[in-house]
Amino acid sequence: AWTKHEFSGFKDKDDFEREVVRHVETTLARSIYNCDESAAYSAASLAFRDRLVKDWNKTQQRQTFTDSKRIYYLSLEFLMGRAFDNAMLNLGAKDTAKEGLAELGFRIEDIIGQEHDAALGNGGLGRLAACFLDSMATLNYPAWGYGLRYRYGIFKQEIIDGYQVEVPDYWLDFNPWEFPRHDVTVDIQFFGQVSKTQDENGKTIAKWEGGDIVKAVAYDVPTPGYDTPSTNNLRLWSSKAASGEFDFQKFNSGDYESSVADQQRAETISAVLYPNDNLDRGKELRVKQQYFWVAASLYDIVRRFKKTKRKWSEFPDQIAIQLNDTHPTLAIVELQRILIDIEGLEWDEAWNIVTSTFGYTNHTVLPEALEKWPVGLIQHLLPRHLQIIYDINLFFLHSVERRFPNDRDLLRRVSIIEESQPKMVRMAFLAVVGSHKVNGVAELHSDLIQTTIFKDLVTIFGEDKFTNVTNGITPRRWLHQANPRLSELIASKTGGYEFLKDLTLLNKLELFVDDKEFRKEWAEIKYANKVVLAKYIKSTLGVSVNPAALFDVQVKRIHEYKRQQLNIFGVIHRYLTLKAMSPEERKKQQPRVSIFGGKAAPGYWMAKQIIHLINSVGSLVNKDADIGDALKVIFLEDYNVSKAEIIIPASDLSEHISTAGTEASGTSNMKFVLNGGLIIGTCDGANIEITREIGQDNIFLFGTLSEDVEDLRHTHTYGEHTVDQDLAKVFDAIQGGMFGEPNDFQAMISAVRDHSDYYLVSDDFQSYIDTHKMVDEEYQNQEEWISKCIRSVARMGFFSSDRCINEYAEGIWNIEPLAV
Ligand code: DL6
Repeated sequence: AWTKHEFSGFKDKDDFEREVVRHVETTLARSIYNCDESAAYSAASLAFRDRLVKDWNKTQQRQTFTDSKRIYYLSLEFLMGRAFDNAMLNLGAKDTAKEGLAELGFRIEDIIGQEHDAALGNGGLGRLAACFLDSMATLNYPAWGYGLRYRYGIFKQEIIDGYQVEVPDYWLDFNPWEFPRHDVTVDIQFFGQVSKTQDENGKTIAKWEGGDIVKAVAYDVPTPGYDTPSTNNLRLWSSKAASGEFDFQKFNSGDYESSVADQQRAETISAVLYPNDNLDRGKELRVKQQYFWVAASLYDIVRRFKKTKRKWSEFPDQIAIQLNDTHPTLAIVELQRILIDIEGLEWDEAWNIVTSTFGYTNHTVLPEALEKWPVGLIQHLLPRHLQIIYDINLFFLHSVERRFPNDRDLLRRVSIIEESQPKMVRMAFLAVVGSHKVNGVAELHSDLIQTTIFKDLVTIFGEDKFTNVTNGITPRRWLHQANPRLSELIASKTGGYEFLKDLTLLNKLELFVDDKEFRKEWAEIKYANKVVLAKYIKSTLGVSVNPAALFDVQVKRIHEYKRQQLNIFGVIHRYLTLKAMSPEERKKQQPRVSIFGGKAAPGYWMAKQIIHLINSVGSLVNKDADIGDALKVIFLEDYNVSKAEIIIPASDLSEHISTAGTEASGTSNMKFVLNGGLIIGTCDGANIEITREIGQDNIFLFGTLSEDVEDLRHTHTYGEHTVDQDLAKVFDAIQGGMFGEPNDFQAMISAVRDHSDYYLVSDDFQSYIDTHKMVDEEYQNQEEWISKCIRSVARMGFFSSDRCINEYAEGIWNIEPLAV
C-alpha cells in the first residue's frame, strides 16, 4: 500500500526544517534570525502546501485520466477553520513538524495559533460542507467543492458592555492555502434583454443580450484526505470588473471617484458572506452572489465535460451535482439554459439531463429560512432565467394536471411561482422539481419535510424521490485534532488509529467501560481539557472557574428556536434557588459553570437581547460572594471553529434544546458526545438518532415531542395559556431589575408570557429544570458518569461523515471511490 508519508511527507525533521528555512529566506525574504511566530507559521504552512500540491496535482491528473464520475458539491458556505494543523495531521507529519519547529525555537501550538480561521460560513450548514470535503478526500471520491471566496467571512463578535458588536472579518491578508488562477476566469452576465427568433426549422432560438458582465476568477484550495494521497479541490470564485481596470478616461479628466466605481461594484459581489443563519432576508445582492457562483461553476463543469467529447446524454453518468440547500438552485435553470440556448438541445432531452444530474439537500423547515425571490427581481437581473423558470413550471403543472385533473388547489399549492403580491419564485420547489433525489439531514427532519413543506410534492413524485441522509462529522478534526490525548487513549485500546477511518471501531471501547484504570485516564484527560478552557476563560474574561465544577455548554448560533433563552432562564432559576439556601446547604450543591457562545445575526434583535441577558446575568452572578464556585455564567466571545476545538473537548454536559421539530439535525451534538461529554436535549433532529445509538440511559432527554407541538401552539393562541410558576419567578426577578434595566428584556418575557410562546419555553421549563436536577445528582457519581461517557463514545461510530458521504455516493450520486 502506498502510504501518505512515503508519497508526500517530509523525510525527517531536518528535511522539514530545510524547507521552512528556504521559505523564510526566499518566499518571505527574511533572515531566519529575524523570524517571528507569524513568519514561522507562514513558512511552515508553505512547506506543507508544497507537499499538498504534489498530491493534489496527481489526484487531479488521475481523475482526469481515468475519466471517472465526479461529484460537485455546491455550497455557498464552507466553514473550514484552520488548515495548517489539519494538513499536518492528514499528511501524517505533525510530529515531524513539531520537532522541527522546536529546533527552530518555536512551540507548535503557538504556530498553529497564528492562523486566521477561514470562516466562510454561518454555522452548521457551512461546517457540514467542510466535514464533507474531508470525508470525500479521505474516502478517495473524485469530488470538487464550489463556493464563493468572500473577502469578509462571518463577522467577528465583540461583547461590549454586554452587547454584541460586529466587526468585519478581513481574513485574506496572508492565505497560503489558496492558489489564484488568474487564467481560469468566466464572464458572468446580468440584466439585459431576451430576443426570440426562429431558425430555418421553425425552432425558437432565445438570445440573452446586453446588460453587465462581471468576471469570476477561480481560487483553488487543496483539500487533503487523511492517510491517503487523495487531495481534492475546493474552487472559490472571486468577482472582478470585466475590464479588470478602472476607467482611465474618467481618471484623467479628474473624475477620480467614479473611475473606480465599476470595479468596486463588481467586486462587491463576492465581498461579504451574508451573516444570517436559518433566516432569509431576500436581498438583491444575495441573488447576484448565487447566480454569479453557480454560473461560473457550471461553465467550469461543462467546459471540463466537453473536453471528454462525450455525448450530452452521458453528462449524468459523468457528473453529479449536489445542491447544499436552496442557495444554488439557480444552477438547475442555468444548466437547462446552457443545454437549450447554447448547445441547441431540445427541451425534453435537456431537462432529462438536468434532473438526472442534480440532488438537493434540505436543511431546514423553518418558514423564515425558506428562500423565495420576487419574480420582478429575477426578471430584472436574469430575464432569460425567469422565462425558463416559467417554462419549467408550466411543464410541471401540466404533468400534475394530467395526473390530478380538476384539483386547482393542488396546482396553486405546488406551483413554483407563488401567486402572492408580489409574485415569488419558491426556490425549494424549484429544487425539488429539478432534482432526482431530495434528502433531509436527520430521520425526524426527513420525515417532517415529507409531511409538511413537501407533502404535495411527495404525492406527485412518489416517496422514492425523497430520502434521508443523517448528518455526520469528521473524526479527524473533531476528535484527533481537537482532542489529541483522547484520540491517543482510544488508539491505545482499539488497535491504533484505524478508528479515524472506520469510526465503528470505537465499539471496542465497550470492553473498557468497567476498567477502573481506563476510566481514570479518561477522567484525567477530560480534566486537563477543562483546565485549558478554564485558563482561556481567565485570560479572556478575567473570571476564575473551577475545573472540578460541572461544565455545562451551549455553543451555537443564537436563535429563538435553539432556545438559549430557556437555558438562561434555567440559570436564573438556579441562581435564585442557590440564593435562597443556607451556606451549608449551598455547599452541598453540585458546582456548575454555564458556558454560552454564539453569534446573533446582526439584524436579529431578539437574539441580541438574549446575548445581553446572558452577559448581564454573568456580571451579577460571577461577582456574588455568596455564590462563589457554586455557579459561574460565562459568555465566550466570537465563537468559531478554532474555539469549538477548545470548548467541545472540555464539556461535561452540552445543551441541544431546540423546540422539537425545529432543528433539522444539529452536528455539535455529535461532536460533544464524541469528545466524552453527555448531552441534555429535546427529541429533535439528530438527538433522536444519538439516543438510539448510545442508549436512553446515556442522554438527558426532556420536553415536548414534535407531534404535540402544533396542538400546544394552537392552545396557546386560542385556549388557555399560563406560565410555569418557577418561570414566573424568574420573570419577576428580571422585571425587578436584578439583572439591570428590565425594559431591555421585556420582549423576551412577553414572547413567552403575553404572546403565544411559539417556542414552548414555558411548556418545557419544568421538565428542563427537573432534568438538570438529575444531571446534578448523576454527576456526583463520577465513576458512573465516566462509564456513561465511555459507553457513549463507543457507540458513536454511526455519526462519522464518512458513513454519511458513503450514503450519498451510493444512494444519490452513484459514484465510486478512485483506487489509489
Ligand atoms: O445540516 C446542517 C445543519 C443542521 O445540522 C442544522 O440543524 C440546521 O439548522 C442547518 N440549517 C441551516 C439552514 N440554513 N439555511 N439556509 O443552516 O443545517
